[in-house]
Amino acid sequence: MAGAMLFPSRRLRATPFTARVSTSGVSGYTVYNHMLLPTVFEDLQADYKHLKENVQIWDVSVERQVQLLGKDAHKLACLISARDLTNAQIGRCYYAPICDQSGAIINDPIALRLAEDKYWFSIADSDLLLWVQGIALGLDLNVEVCEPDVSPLAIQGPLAEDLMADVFGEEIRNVKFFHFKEFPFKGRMLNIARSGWSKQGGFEIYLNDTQLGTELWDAIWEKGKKYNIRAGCPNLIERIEAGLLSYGNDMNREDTPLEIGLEKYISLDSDVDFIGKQALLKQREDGIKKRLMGVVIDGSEMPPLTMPEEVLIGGKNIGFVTSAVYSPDYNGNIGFAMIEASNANADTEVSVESKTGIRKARLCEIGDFWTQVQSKN
Ligand code: THG
Repeated sequence: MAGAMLFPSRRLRATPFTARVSTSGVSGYTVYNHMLLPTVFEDLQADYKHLKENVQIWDVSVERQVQLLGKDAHKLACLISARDLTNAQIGRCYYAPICDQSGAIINDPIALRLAEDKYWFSIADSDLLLWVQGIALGLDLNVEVCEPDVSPLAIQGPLAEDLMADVFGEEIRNVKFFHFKEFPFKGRMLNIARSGWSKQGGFEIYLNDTQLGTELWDAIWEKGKKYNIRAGCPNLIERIEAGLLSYGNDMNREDTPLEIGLEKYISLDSDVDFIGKQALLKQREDGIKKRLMGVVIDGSEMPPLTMPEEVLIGGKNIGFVTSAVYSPDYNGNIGFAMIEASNANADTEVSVESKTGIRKARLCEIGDFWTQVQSKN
């Protein structure tokens, strides 16, 4: 693939912000929900350093919304979500893994409750719309399920709040983490949440009119100049440090929430009966056979890895690396690895088979990188 380009077509959807992204120094894209997602601007490390000190504007339109609207919207939301949404509040966001009947994770969206009868599931990279429409149809529910014209634009970084206050007013500062509120822009009301796929703080603006994409981008860019704003994107280094898992990379349909450490976001002990609950209860009872761990790999700058790299103990395969990168602030190579349960313990010494040969490595808990990075600074 090296050096080859992505051939454009209607199947590879542009976003309301593509016109601006393409002239803002983007140097790499991936495809996510059949849409373009920037992955690199200057280079991974420069983007990372800038994100941690300033503010960036991210086109995350690929986080498409699956909208549930109607009398049975709440019922359907509770049925598909492994997190208990029975008491979901209007104006709140919930990280809500979605499983199939076998407990396998099919998406890990953020659920937003917009009204008594209206939800958005802000999805990761899989066709959740088809699953939800199929369930609504099969159960003859009174609900309309669609993908509305809604495209999130994230403003991330330590200066995000000041910039957002300049654009949308001081009131934005009162929006709490994982809450959202409507703010006016050019005569429309936009939902803005304090959320985003980084630990640097920030907001996500749910633009609800493709036609306004360029105007919204430009309004933020103009006020952002004094904060040294740059175009950016979810950053591989920062998100691994933060322990944020990527659907399709660190988990997919071969895994359950119990195996990837998402048990705190699912509700096995509540009364709600969601799809996959019985299978997950059984797995909890029987015990998991593999578990996603953090991994710290020896060596200085790691060359780009070709995932999945094998993880070995004494020459025997015990799992594979799902994502890994060199972190400048951690001053080491960090990543995630799916490891057979019997060996999935923090501080276990392992080796990783990389393109540059076998390297020593050590397992740790996923949440630990962040504490370790913080304590180094
Ligand atoms: N924003 C929006 N939609 C999304 C993502 C996003 N859809 C796909 C993907 N990202 C979903 N995955 C996650 C994973 C973690 C978080 C957000 C989206 C996250 N987690 C918090 C944390 O780990 O600190 C806490 C979550 C909680 O307390 O409920 O932010 O980024 N719109």
